[in-house]
Amino acid sequence: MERTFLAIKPDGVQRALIGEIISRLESKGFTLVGLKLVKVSRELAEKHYDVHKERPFFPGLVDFITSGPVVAMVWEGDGVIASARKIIGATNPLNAEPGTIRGDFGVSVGRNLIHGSDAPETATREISLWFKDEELVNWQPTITPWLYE
Ligand code: IDP
Repeated sequence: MERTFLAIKPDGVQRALIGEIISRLESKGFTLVGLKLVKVSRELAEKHYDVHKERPFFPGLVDFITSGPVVAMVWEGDGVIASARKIIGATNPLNAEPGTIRGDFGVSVGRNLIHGSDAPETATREISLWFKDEELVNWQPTITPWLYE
């Protein structure tokens, strides 16, 4: 089964959207295997967004991600990496389709509520950056036969 790293950013937490966001992924049929509320250090934020370190928005992005609690999660399921990205929607919420998280709740690229890994290699990297092995729970929900043939 594939796994992805998702994080509800400080704006999603402050706007009381934690339940709403988790609910969308749960209802889809994905399984939560890791969950914690994190006060993100600058070191972790800079590592997480390392690929953007030369971009003009990088300092503001690091300030923002470290500004308040973040809900760090690992989700599991067939095709979860690409599917979660669809559920999240386009990076700029103004371009995100209605029905996506960013499309329904966001208006600004710098306040787009949630992060999701964009490929298998980044998912592996981000999961190990944010979670220790023992923080991840291997379990199978009883509804699995109703989700997969
Ligand atoms: P993604 O989160 O949809 O994968 P990326 O291009 O990887 O998008 O950008 C990472 C994050 O950096 C975005 O989610 C957004 O918070 C922030 N970001 C990207 N582009 C801009 C920008 O032009 N201005 C401000 N923040 C940006």
